[in-house]
Amino acid sequence: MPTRGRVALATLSAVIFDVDGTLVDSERDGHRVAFNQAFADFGLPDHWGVDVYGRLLTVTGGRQRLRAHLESRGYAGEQAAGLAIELHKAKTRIFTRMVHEGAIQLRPGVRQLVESLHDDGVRLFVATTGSRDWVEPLVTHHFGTGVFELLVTGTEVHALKPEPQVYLTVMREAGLQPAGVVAVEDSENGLRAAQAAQLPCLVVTNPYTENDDLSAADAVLDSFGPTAHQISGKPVPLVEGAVTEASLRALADCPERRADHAVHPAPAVESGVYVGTTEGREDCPLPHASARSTVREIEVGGPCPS
Ligand code: XBP
Ligand code: MG
Repeated sequence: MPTRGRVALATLSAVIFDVDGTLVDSERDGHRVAFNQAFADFGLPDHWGVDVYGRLLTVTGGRQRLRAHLESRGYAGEQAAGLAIELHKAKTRIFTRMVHEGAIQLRPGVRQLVESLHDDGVRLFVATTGSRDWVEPLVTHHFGTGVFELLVTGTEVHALKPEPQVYLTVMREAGLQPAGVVAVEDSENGLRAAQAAQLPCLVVTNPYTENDDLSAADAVLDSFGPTAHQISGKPVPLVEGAVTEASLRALADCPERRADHAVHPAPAVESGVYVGTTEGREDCPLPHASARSTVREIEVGGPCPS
């Protein structure tokens, strides 16, 4: 039974952000352009239009996306795999150059949210399918090196989203339990990855993901602000139309979610990257201590996000 009134402590100690489509609207005018440039540089006739690329996004990982496309064009498995590797290297160089040139901008409202979370001592992380070669310069370009504590990218994991490995790796490396942590994503694949890691998830859609099945999300919004609208999920407070720390805190852990985790502990991942535990979840534990962690009290009055 949910407990009503000011009776429980909820924390927001950490936020884990996806990158593509979430921190930056990078797919249509970023990665797609770089893939097409790579095709042209290799003398290939392939060109991904805006709608075609949207359909290809169901395959996560640029190299995997290329391989699936090449196989659909009749390339044999080995040949498709080899060409995908070379094309992806070229595409990564092109996209990294775009990052350094400042061509990949933050989504509106992201800078304010990230900087205020950082100022308030919330630990910040990145969990992305994208490659480290461009993710690191992108994050550094926009935020310097002192805002995000750890970036885990598609380069470090073998099971890409919707598998949870990238999230579980962040949590293992940072010493996080799901309590007090919120994931921020833009897509169904990202949502599934976060939830498989037992994390509550805010989804902020973009034109490529607005028709995804996001019914399992804790909350869905159409932007970070300043004119964000909630589409579904647990109502989250907005300040002057923008997502703030309070919005994320409203999705942070609650007693029902922890009870659910106790029954369904976080899954073990192949190769022993992370083994879930229910230890300490019964009594609203604080996440791993950190010099910059903060604890805030919130109202716990309604049902928790399912
Ligand atoms: C992003 C991806 C990536 C990018 C391209 O998914 O799937 O593959 O499209 O980057 P998410 P790379 O936002 O769910 O992490 O070419 O470096 O893979
Ligand atoms: Mg994404």
